[in-house]
Amino acid sequence: MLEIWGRPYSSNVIPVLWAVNELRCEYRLQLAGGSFGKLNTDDYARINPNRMIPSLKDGNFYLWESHAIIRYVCSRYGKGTLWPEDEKIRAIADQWMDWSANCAFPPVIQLFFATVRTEPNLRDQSKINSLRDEAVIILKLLDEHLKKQKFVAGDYFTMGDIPLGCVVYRYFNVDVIRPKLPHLQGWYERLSRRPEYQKHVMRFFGTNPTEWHQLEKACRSEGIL
Ligand SMILES: N[C@@H](CCC(=O)N[C@@H](CS)C(=O)NCC(=O)O)C(=O)O
Repeated sequence: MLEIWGRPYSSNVIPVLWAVNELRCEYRLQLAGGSFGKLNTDDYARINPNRMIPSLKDGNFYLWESHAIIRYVCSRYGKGTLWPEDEKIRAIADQWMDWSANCAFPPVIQLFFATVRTEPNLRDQSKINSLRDEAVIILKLLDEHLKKQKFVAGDYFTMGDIPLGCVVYRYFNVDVIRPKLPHLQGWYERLSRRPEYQKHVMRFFGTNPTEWHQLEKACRSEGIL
């Protein structure tokens, strides 16, 4: 049984939860981070000296950094599925995971913070528009790539789709006007048909900080872990 430390509304924890559920791994989620605390304890520092979520325990092996965790669980539990056996296909999946962290995640998470995580009366519409434009410029590159194929590493769903699938859910569900990116939209719809994406990624995250905090706290009692 794996153990995962994190909270189910955290943008770096969601991809890990989606991956382990796609892989049908048994796991226990230890609520940590945000209002659940624990990150500043000595016990947690022994698990993750970087004091962030997510962290993973598999037997007596500990790992942190969400993409490292996704690569590890896919290589150990998903050979030939999420972890492509062909080195070149796997390298392409890997490439898009790095691109997600370095290029796509930053503008989209800032857009999320400028909208959902900011009280409506404090929102800066020109900042929101410019973050939206930044996100669109980046995501156009992915849209162009997806013109040629169904998933980021080819015709099949792989680990390469996981971080970006989470980024794109936020992009499509914050309250902004978006230009048409048809291939990105088509890929998002393909992901949306996956039950584990519906369950772990496509969660209503609220429209303001109060709703967001209430939803996060409620996950303890809702059994959505
Ligand atoms: N690069 C790290 C980033 C981890 C990170 O920023 N985690 C945030 C949550 S998304 C965190 O631990 N924040 C403190 C908290 O949640 O209390 C990863 O991908 O795992």
